[in-house]
Order: sequence, then structure tokens, then C-alpha cells
Amino acid sequence: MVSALDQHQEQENFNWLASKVGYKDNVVNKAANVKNSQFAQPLFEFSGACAGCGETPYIKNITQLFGDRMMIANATGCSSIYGASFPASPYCTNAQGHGPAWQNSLFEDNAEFGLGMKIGSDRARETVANLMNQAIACECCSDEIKALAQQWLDNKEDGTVTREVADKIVPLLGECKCETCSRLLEYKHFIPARSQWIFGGDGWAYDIGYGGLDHVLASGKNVNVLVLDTEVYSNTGGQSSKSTPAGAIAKFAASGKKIRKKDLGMMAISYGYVYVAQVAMGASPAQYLNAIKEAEAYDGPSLIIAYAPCINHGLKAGMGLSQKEEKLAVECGYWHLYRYNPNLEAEGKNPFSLDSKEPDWTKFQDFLKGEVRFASLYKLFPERAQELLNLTE
Ligand SMILES: Cc1ncc(C[n+]2csc(CCOP(=O)(O)OP(=O)(O)O)c2C)c(N)n1
Repeated sequence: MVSALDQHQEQENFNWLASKVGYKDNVVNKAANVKNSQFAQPLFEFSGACAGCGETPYIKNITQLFGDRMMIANATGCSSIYGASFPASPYCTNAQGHGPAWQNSLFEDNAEFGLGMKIGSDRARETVANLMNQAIACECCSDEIKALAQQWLDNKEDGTVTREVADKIVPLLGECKCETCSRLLEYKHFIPARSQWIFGGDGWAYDIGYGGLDHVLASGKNVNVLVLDTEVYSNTGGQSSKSTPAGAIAKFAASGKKIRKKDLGMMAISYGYVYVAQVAMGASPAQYLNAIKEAEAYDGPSLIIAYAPCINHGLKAGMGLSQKEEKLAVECGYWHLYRYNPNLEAEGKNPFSLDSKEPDWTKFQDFLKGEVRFASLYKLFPERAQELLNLTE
């Protein structure tokens, strides 16, 4: 232990690093692969989540890809607590001042809240479209403004192009004296295409917010849902949810849950027009990145179910190895990686791809024994434990 004041000497080094070295969002194509994505600035930094949290790496990475134009509706749960513990928030802005717009809603209506954000920003962007058309017809607007307005109209939903147009057109709008340009300036935040996200845990998605989530997925609207699946209500101390698998000990399931985990992905796939993926970053970062990019690009609802180890699981290897636990979970068949992309069906291809290998089932019970939530069943109910854990398998 050293005095906190001693550590302040690092501030100078940190400032130098941040201002002189910095991140490299534009040196390589950050979306091309996992390695490249790690040169980009996370717009979610220094969260107060537990060390080794399985949830935060997903959020960090998504903000590296889309953070400068993201809007996030966050269900109550761990992600809303480490997402905005007063007086600080880990969501931040890049050097240009762009970053995610974030808000927490109630536990029971977060999907609807996110859909409302989407409908609201779409409406505002329709106004932008009208104003861009007016600028093209305007006598006062310069040829440069007109060309940018046309470029915007041709690429309205393209995040990169609309960001470039915004960067160029905003300073010109200030110089032009017409009514259209001053109105466009009021709407400048809506010039870049927005990436709408809805975050929450399994307690929200599988249970309490499920009615709304189902409604929003069925709406066909272009929103991206990320379910941080810890298989329990983590933030309130590990209560059983419909995502808890059979055999796991959780609050309200003290003798091990008797019934199987709900298959949320399969339910969403049944619509046929929802992009669905199940991912585990530690098992396959590449599959995870593909799923995130495809989900974001899909012009309709997307659901990504992300496996997230949690302190409530009691990892015997420790939370320092939570990414490895995800790998073990996939190798033994506890968790599967897949993507269901409706666009492929339109091309006459199979929309479903199972991305994880045939599991090595001989490792399944060992995996369970590596987590206290399953292993403690042997101590508490030795005669029933094996029966229940076989059921899980
Ligand atoms: C309607 C309602 N019921 C209960 C709560 C209390 N509550 C806050 S967070 C939480 C647990 C969230 O669990 P989950 O959605 O799985 O997210 P995690 O904490 O695991 O990330 C609960 C029960 C609440 N905020 N609102």
C-alpha cells in the first residue's frame, strides 16, 4: 500500500500519453478484425464493475466500433450501475467531442425505451432530410453545401459517410445566412446516422422486460439488443432468472434450479426477420466481432446474447480468468456460438450458422465442477446432485 497522493505523479505521464500518443482509430480499419479494433479509443473507460466482469468487455468493444454515434437505452442492472454511478460515468467522448448518448430506464420497459429513442431520432432525421432537400433548392446556399446535402441524402444511413458530411457541412452552415441552414444547425447532432442499442441483463431480457423485448423485436425496427447473460440477476445478489440453467444454485433456487434455461435466441429466431447471435468473446473473439458488425449492419431488429461470467458464479480459477471460462464453456458444450442472419435467407442460403465446434462432452461435468454455483450442489445434496447435473448436460 502506498499513499494515494504519491500516485498523482502519474497524472503528468497519463496526460502526455493521452495527448501525444493517444488511440489510433484511423490508422487501420478498426472494424476489419479484432486486433485492429483494439487500436481504437473505447468510449467506455474505467468502469467501476467488479474485476474480471464478463459484461464490460462487450460494451467497451462496441463503443470502440460505433461509440461516436451510439445511443444506448440501458435496463437497470449491473450495466446501469457501472454505466453511471454518480458522480462519474465511464461513457466518454473522443477528441472531437463525440460519444455515446446513454440513459437508464426502468427494468420493466427498457426495450420500449430504446425503441422510443429510435423512433424519436428517426423523426428528427426526417426533418434533416427535408432541410437537406431545401438546401439543394435554396438560392442562398453555396454549391459546396448543396453537394454535401446531396451526398448526405444518398448515404443517409451510412455511419461513416454521414459523419464525414457532418464534419464538413456544420462549419459551412454557420457561414450561410439562410433560414434552412440555421435550422439545419439546430439539428446538427442528427446529421450522422445513429446506431441504436439496447443493453440489459438476463433478468431484464428473459424475465421482467421480456414482454417489451418481444414487442420491440417483433416491430421490425432497426435496433440492436445486447443481452449480457450472467444467468442470474447479478446486481441484486444472484437471484435465479429464466436464463439460469438446471442444476445451478442461485437465490430462489437454493437446492439447484430444477428446470432448464429458456432458449431466448430460438424464440427470437422464430420470427424469421430478427438477426440473432449467441456469442462468447473469450471463446471466439472473431465470431463475436462478426456478430456485432452483422447485427449493427442489419436493417431490422438484432439480438445478441453474450455469455458473461460473474462473481456470482464462483469461478474456482478466479475472475482473472473469466475470458478463459467462456472458452471452456464453449469447448464443453455448455454454451454455443451461432448466428442467424435473415439476409442470407433472402440470398437463398441457410440463415443459420453454428460457429462453435462439436463440443467435447467429456469435459462438461468438469466445467460444472469448476464453478461454485454447480459444484456446491455435491456438498449440499450429494444424492441429488449428479442427477440434476446430468439433466443440465
Ligand atoms: C421492476 C423492478 N424490479 C426489481 C428491481 C430491482 N433490480 C434492480 S437491478 C436488478 C437485477 C438485474 O439483473 P439482470 O437484468 O440479470 O442484470 P445484471 O445485474 O445481471 O447485469 C433488480 C432485480 C427493479 N429495479 N425494478
